[in-house]
Amino acid sequence: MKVAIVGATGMVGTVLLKVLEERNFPISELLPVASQRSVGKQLVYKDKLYSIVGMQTAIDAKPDIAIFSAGGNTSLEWAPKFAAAGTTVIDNSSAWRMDADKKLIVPEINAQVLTKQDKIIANPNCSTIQLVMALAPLHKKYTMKRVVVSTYQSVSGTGVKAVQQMENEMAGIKGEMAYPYPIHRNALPHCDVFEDNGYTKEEMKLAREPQKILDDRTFSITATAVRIPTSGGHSESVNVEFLNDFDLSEIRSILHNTPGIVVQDNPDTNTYPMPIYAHDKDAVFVGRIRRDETQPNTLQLWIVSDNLRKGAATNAVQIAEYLVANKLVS
Ligand code: A2P
Ligand code: 11C
Repeated sequence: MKVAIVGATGMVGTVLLKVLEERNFPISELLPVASQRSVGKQLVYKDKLYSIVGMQTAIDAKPDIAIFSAGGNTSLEWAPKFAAAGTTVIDNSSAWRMDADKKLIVPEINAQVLTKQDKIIANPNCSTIQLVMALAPLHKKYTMKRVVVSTYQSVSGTGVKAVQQMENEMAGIKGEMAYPYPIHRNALPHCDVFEDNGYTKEEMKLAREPQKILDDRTFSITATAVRIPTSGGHSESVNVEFLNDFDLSEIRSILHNTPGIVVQDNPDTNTYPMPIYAHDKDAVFVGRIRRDETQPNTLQLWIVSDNLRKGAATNAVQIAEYLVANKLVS
């Protein structure tokens, strides 16, 4: 496969290259793409040096697959141009996720809806992916009615400037601010921009994207997304009300048998998922599994995953692997 990585120098782009290398993705030609200021610079992939190219050079090379992680505006402008050249785009931004003509894919859940005609495929938001990975098998068995989720999201989700802000604050250095307030020793109930309904855009992604991925609008999700001073890994406290009652040991067994999920749950040994241990791993970790004793058919969970891996790069590479394995790209 001829593969373009658009945003190859960025936070997700760097992890994308690492994941492609680790999984030995079949690449015959790699085209690392970044902004004009990076063109001509070099990066290393599998011990070989590659020169960064601009968008048009990459389009002219007619790659089979382009994985985009260069922001929503870049995707809106350039993904259709790659698609018009015959390239299949896997887009990590929020640009196309809710577009009715584009599919929103978590491979373990709905990759089977992909066809050769899908030229722009959307990768869900990081906090959505880990949520829906744990909820999908439970929804199938017990039917979700309503989900209440509160997130604890790391600064790496915002990008390099936010990581720098936190490091500066920890070192007592004054510098550029990615957030309107300090993040070190703080918690900001504010991820992405506010919408007219009082929710943030991140909270609305959590409400809407799972319905599209599961192709089911019969359940509802309400979210509060909070930025906390962790460098990597997002955590989520999740309360799920089902239509049907469940058995806790069956819930554990369903999650245990779901590919991509690792159950870490034992109060006797203080075993539960935490961001520092999810770092650099591809799994979605689930723990603190318990019954909500305040109302029937309701479950409480704690879900943690590396937002740059399964939340972004790994999920995109899994989509690419599915396309190759099912001959959906040339
Ligand atoms: P560059 O390094 O040249 O700025 P992050 O998400 O970490 O901020 O990274 C964004 C990525 O998207 C970087 O690789 C950045 O390249 C790239 N990028 C930003 N704007 C464009 C653009 N207009 N065309 C191509 N790549 C872009
Ligand atoms: C965050 N979820 O942690 C965001 C990052 O829609 O792709 C990814 C934003 C997106 O702030």
